[in-house]
Amino acid sequence: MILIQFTGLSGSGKTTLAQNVGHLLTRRGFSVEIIDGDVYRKTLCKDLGFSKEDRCENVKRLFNVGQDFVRLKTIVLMSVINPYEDLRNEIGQHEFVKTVFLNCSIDNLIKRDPKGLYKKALLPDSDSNKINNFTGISDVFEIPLKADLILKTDLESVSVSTDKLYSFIMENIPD
Ligand code: GGZ
Repeated sequence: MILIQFTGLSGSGKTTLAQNVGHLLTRRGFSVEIIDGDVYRKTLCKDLGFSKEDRCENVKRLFNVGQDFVRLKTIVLMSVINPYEDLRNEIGQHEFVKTVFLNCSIDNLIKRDPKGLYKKALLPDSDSNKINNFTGISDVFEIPLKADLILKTDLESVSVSTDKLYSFIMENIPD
């Protein structure tokens, strides 16, 4: 089966696209599992923070979960920021893995900011509500150099990105 490892900043559309494509694939009769970083950080990964070590551990644990689903002939949509090139490439070496980069400018994300997280990340250090180590603001996001698909989620509509991702998955499902 196939496992899509998303990579992209908070708010770039990972969860929305995973859900939309998940519905389309389910309707076509496929078994689909969405592994969302934000969700698993409340359960399996609740001991982890946002240091480099913890983010890598987070992605590795979720990939392990994903592999179990792939063995069960399920399409896996791994929806995480996944900010490090080395780890993405390591995971991407598996034949069943495709890397999808949701590329959205930081200016656009700051403008959209549906959860108010960028606003909190941009607060002065003295403010107790400030979020530290926020990806794209005060923590690194390494631009993927080997993505199999790039979706410019600030330039195209949700339905265009959804269609592109859906077609990409259908083309890459092994027989
Ligand atoms: C980045 C953060 C942070 C920091 C909390 N940096 O868009 P969201 O809100 O709902 O999803 C993000 C989620 C990031 O978890 P991941 O497991 O995807 O990250 S990683 O792959 O880097 O391990 C965001 C929220 O948690 N969040 N603090 N400091 N995102």
